Amino acid sequence: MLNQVEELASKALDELAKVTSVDQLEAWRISYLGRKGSLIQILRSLSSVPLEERRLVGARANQLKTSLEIAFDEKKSRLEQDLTQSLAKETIDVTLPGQLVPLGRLHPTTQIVQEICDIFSSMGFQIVEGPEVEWDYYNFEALNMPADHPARDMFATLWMDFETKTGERPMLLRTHTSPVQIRVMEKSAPPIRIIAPGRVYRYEATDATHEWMFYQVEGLAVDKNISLADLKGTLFEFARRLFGADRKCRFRCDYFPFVEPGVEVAIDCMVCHGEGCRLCGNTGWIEILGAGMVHPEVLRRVKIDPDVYSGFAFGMGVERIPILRYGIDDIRLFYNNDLRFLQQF
Ligand code: FA5
Repeated sequence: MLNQVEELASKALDELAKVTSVDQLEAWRISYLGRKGSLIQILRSLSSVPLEERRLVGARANQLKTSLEIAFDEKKSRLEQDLTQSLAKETIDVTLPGQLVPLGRLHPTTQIVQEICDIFSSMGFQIVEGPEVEWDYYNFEALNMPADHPARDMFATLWMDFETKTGERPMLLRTHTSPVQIRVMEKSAPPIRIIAPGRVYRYEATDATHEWMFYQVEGLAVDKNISLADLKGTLFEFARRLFGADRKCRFRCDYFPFVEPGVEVAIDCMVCHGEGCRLCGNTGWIEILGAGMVHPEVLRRVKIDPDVYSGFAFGMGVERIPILRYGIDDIRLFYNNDLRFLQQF
């Protein structure tokens, strides 16, 4: 019988060690120390045991009862202490200052693209997009620049590895947003009034005003009786709304194979106010866009009759606008991802 008491002692202590909650502890107490518990059963059955053994077993059982009661009390106070501590951890002190959640913001280029889109939308232009990986056909050929045309040199091109069976590489990263003009005119009949924002890529050395990846916004209007005066009026109004009424705009002749006549539009440099500085290359002006009347050949290729319809198109460099507006002296700051710069917008 003494063995039975020892077995009970080790079983009870093993189980107590595994108890992790107040409920489990109560179940343990009922099972070992309760009125119908294992230990009481042993004490009750002592009457049938010979006197000598009864003394021995009785003393050991009483000793076990006391030590189980002590172990129970200790476990109980430890569990209560754990509970109080975990409750204390969960308590919220509403008087503590809140944690600042860092707020993101739109990249300055995205902000300007949205602003440009808003201005042209209010003039009735629709916003469309085109692919950045483009076919030679849309980037050059359909824009009046057949293979080997010297004007292709104006656009230092990044070609894709993809080769046709005859060894040609007709895919490229678009060098301007002008291919979107062709894609739109192929699909829709005049009247057309669209702008197309997006990234463009050029294989050229970077400097304060040139990046190898930058944004352009293309504009195209095709209808009956569209003239150069409509182009000038639209671009003047745009510059006035974006830069304020006192900004100066300069129109000069320029050459692009897909327009005739072609113009280049520049705005007076905001950093030096026309005096000449590093940003404007000492000219006092910063060119922001190329434009012109859509070439009759381009219209013919997309099956729009140039004797009935005419149109104007323009393509502007987006980054040059915040450069002018905020007097930023280097375009490369836009894509260095330095938060000290980006967080200022
Ligand atoms: C063109 O890309 C023509 N597609 C524009 C055009 C459209 C002309 C429709 C006529 C009709 P250009 O290469 O000049 O033109 O680029 C247009 C504008 O993009 C420039 O005025 C300039 O603001 C910007 N730009 C050109 N190269 C860079 C560069 N490397 N980094 C940043 N901006 C640039």
